[in-house]
Amino acid sequence: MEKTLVICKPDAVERGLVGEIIGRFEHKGLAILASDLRLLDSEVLGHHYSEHTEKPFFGDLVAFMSRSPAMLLVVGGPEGTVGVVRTLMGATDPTQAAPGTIRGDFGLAVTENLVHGSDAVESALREIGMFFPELGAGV
Ligand code: DAT
Ligand code: MG
Repeated sequence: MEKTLVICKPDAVERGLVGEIIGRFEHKGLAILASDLRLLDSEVLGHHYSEHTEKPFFGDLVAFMSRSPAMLLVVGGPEGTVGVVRTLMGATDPTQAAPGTIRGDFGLAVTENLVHGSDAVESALREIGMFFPELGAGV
């Protein structure tokens, strides 16, 4: 099974969209393998978003992601699941995201874009290991 890490970001939790977002993955046929509602701190977010630490938006991103709890999910399915989840999420900028995608249907702001999904199988393994270490290699 191919697995990926999804984060329903603080805006999604605050707006009551977690059920809607989980439903999209379930209706597609993907499995929810783990979940945890958790307040993320700037230290873990610095690791999670290490590729973005030098970007001008990094401070706003960490402030947003740590302002209230996020719902973390491990989502699994057949080979290609990492890409399927990215397709269901839509483009990073919700104003550019296609209708029918999570960001296209519910977002208007690039920082508050509702969901995170791992961008490759290797990043998914790294992110799942970081956020759900108790699941071990067998996740
Ligand atoms: P994605 O979340 O689609 O993988 P990313 O990894 O390029 O996108 O960026 C991580 C997050 O950072 C993204 O979900 C929202 C924020 N972000 C990206 N580009 C931004 C920008 N130009 N201005 C403000 N926030 C941005
Ligand atoms: Mg990314």
